[in-house]
Amino acid sequence: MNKVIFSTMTAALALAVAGPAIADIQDRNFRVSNGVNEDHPVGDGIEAMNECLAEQSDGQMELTAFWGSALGDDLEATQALRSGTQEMVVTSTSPIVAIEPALGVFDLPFLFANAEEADAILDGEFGDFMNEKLEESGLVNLAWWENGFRNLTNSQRPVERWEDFEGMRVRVMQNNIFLDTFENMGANATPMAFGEVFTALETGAIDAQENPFVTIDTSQFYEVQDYLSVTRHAYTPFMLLFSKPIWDTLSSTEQEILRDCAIVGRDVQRSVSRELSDESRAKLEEVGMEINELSAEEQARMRERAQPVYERHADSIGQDVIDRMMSALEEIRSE
Ligand code: TK8
Repeated sequence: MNKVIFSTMTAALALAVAGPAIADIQDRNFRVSNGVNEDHPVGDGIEAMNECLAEQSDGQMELTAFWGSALGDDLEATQALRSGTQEMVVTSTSPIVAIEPALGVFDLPFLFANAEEADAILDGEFGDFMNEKLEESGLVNLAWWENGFRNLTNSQRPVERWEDFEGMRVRVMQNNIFLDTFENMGANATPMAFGEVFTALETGAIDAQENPFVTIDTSQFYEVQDYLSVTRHAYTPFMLLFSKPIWDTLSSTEQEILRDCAIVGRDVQRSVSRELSDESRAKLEEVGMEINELSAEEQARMRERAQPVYERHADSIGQDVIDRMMSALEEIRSE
């Protein structure tokens, strides 16, 4: 055999063998943005995910987190993922309804009764069904993380009955279901990005906002809010989204490592979130917030009051999506 051809063949063979191994895992640094601060349990989740990535990629894969909407608000950041100019975001589902209307199902008031129900829905078939839809919109959801059950804070008065919402200027997340939920209670609802909320509360442009204990704590809303009503009116999950255009350039090994480590991060994130929730509540009380629970009777009245919201948004969310959610919940509740 001709020497030149032989050595070319050997070189090609060597490349074919070594090639995939070298390309399998590369030096990667993924930017992940979100609206909360680093001391939120999302910080613990990212840290746990980073440890997992370092271990599984031999120190080659890493996340760099940006806090407090530093890379733009949730919707902007998510659009950057779709266009392939940013890798990752941890975002609530609610602002992303603008991209995937089916996500609006999580905004329906009083949908989940407790965290166990939320976990079972999100980590089960329903969560997968939603992830498929997201992928069609250029978003790979690596895992469902937790923000928590949302409660109302305001600067005016304790909200004990839905009538207490009357005329209150409440900031809501940017979608029509949230807007309708609060207008329906008699409030004056204003959609606003999360990064603008603190200042709007501080200047008195709005009276109220709603978020879980931990977020109220770590975003220091207690500095500008006096009353907290334990309404638990929604559990809008966090998604750990990855840019589909960038995802498609990764090797399958890298993709697998990311998926595995997102789950490792999820478990840490959720457990810290649940531990911290009680601590945050105690701290909010300590620093002077007046906290009130709703009576069982009032909870039932609010629920009933909120019912028309389900019907009014069935078309935009998709009746099939709502039905699928309801039958999955029914199944969980009958277990
Ligand atoms: C953080 C947001 C926030 C959400 C909101 O990026 O907008 O009120 O609850 O925590 O996703």
